[in-house]
Amino acid sequence: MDKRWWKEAVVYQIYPRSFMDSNGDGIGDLKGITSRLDYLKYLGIDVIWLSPVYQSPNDDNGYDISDYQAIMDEFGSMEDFDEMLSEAHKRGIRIVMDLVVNHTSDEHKWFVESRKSKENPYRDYYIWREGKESGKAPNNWGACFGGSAWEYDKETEMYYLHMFSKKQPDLNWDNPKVRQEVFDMMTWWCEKGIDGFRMDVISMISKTKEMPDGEVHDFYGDANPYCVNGPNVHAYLQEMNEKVLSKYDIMTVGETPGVTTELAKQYAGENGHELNMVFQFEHVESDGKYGKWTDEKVSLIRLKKTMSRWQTELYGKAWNSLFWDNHDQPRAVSRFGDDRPGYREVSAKMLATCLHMMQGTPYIYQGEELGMTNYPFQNMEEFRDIESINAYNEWCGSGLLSHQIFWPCLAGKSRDNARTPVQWDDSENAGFSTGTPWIAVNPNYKEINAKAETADTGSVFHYYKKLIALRKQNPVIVYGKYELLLEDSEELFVYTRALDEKKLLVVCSFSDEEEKFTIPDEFIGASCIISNRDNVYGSGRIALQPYEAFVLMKE
Ligand code: TEU
Ligand code: CA
Repeated sequence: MDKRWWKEAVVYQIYPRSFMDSNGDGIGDLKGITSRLDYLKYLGIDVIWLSPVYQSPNDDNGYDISDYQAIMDEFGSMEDFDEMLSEAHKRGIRIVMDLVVNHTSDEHKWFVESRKSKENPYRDYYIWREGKESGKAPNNWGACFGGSAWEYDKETEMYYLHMFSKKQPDLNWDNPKVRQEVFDMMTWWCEKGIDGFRMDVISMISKTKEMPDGEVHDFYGDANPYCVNGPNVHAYLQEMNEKVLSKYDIMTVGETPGVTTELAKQYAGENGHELNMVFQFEHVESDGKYGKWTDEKVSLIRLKKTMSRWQTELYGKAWNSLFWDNHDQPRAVSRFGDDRPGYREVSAKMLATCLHMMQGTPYIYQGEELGMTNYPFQNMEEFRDIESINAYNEWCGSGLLSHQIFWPCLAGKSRDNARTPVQWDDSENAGFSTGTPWIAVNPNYKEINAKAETADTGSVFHYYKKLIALRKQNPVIVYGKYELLLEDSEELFVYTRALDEKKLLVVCSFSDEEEKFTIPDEFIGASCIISNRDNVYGSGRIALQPYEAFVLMKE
C-alpha cells in the first residue's frame, strides 16, 4: 500500500456560517476562521475541509453557487480568503475547498443566460426538456429537497432538471464546454495554492440519456437509477484528473451517495486515476423510516457489518474516509452515542475511539471534538434548513403523517442539528457572535464549550487531541489490516489492526450498562494506549462500564 500524506492526515470540517463570527452580524466568516486557527493547530488536525465560501444567494447555505471565483459577501473578501490560506499554511494546515459542480445557483450567469432562449450559447449548459403534455413535467422524478425534480420555465416553455432545490439547476456534464469551464475554475483555485477538493455529489454528474419515470416511493419517482453513478461519471473524473488533479499535490474526496464498495474501487482505486477517496453513506443511511426520517437508533450489529465491510473490501485496493457526522447529519453523540448527562462525554470519546482507530482518513465535524449535541427543537420556526422545512410541509402538509409522528423523526435527523454555532465559551451566544446568530445556539453551551474543554485535560477535546497524536506516532493505526471480532455482539464493537509485528485491540462498548469482556490471550501484557475510563486491562474477564472504550497495543 503506497504511503501518502492524505492517508496519514486528520481532516476537520468547517461549516463557515456556524464556525466563528468576527463582525457581529450573526454569521460566521473567514476572518472568524483565521482567528481560530491556533485552536485547530492545538487540536492537531492537518487539513481543513471548508464547506462552500463562494458567492451564493444561500438557498442551500452556499451549496447554490452564483460565482465560483468570488467570496460570499457575508463571509468576507478574496483578501480575507488569501489571508486565511496563508495563515493556515504557516501553521502547517492545508485547506480543501468544497467543489459544488453537479449544479449551480439559478443566479449563476450561465443559468441566467441559459434560460433566456433556446438559441442562447449557454442553453446546453443545463438539462432542458419539453413537458410531457401541457402542465406535466417530463417525468415523475422527485428532487432531494422535495417536490418534482423539474421546474417549468415560462420564458422558453420548457423544464429544467434540479436534483436539489429549484434554485440549484443541474449542469449538463455531457457538454464539453461545461467540463472545460469547471476544469479551468479548478485550475484557478489550485494555482492560488489550495490543497484539494471535496466534491459535492460527484457521483451524480452523469445522467442517462433516456429519462424514464422512476419507481414511485413516497411521493415521486426515484431518479437515482438514472442520475447516480451514471454512464459517464468515471470518464469525466478521469478527464478531470488528467487535466487538473494530476498536476498538483492535492487531496480529493468525492461525496458519492449511492456508492458501493465495488464502485469505490473505481472512484478511489489505489492505482486509479480519479479520486483519492470517497464518502460513502451506508453506515449513516441505513436507518430511515419515512425516506431519511426516523426516530429509531441503528442496530449495532448492522453498523458493524457495514463499517467492517468497507474496512475489509477496500483494504489495499482503495482508501476509506471515516466519519460519524457532517453538516448534513445529526450530531454523532446524540445519534450513535448517548447525550444524557453522565453519558455524553464518555460515549463521545467511545465513538471517537471506534472511528479513529480504523483504516482511512478521519474527518472531524466542527464541534464533534467538544461532544456537541443535537439541538432541542420545539417548533418549526427554529429550523433554517430548506430540506427540513420542505420535508415537514411534504409529509405533514400532505396529511400523510401527523405532526406527532413526524416531529421526533425530523427533530432528531434535521441537518440543522449540526449547524448550530460552535460553542466557544460560556459567554453570550457561546462566544460565537456579539450579534444575533442566524440560527439559535444550543442552550447547553454553558457546560459544553471549547474554553472549558481546552482547560480540562479529561475533556472530550483532549481525548480527540490524543487520538490524533496517536495516529501520527503509530503507522499501524493508518496502515494496519482490520479484523472484526465478536461480530454477533449487540453491545460491543471490537476489532484488531495489524501491521508487521504490531497489533492493536480496539474495544468499544455501545451499551449504557455494564458489559463483560474477555481480554484475548495474545493481548495479555499489552500496553493500553488510550482509554475513556479508569480501568486496568490485565487479563481474563473484565467488567466494562457504560460506553467504555480502550485500545491495547502489542509490540
Ligand atoms: O449533499 C448531498 C447529499 O447526498 C444529500 O442528499 C444529503 O444526503 C442530504 O443533505 C441529507 O439529507 C450535498 C451537500 O453536502 C449538502 O449540504 C447539499 O445540500 C447538497 O449536496 C446539494 O448541494
Ligand atoms: Ca460575520
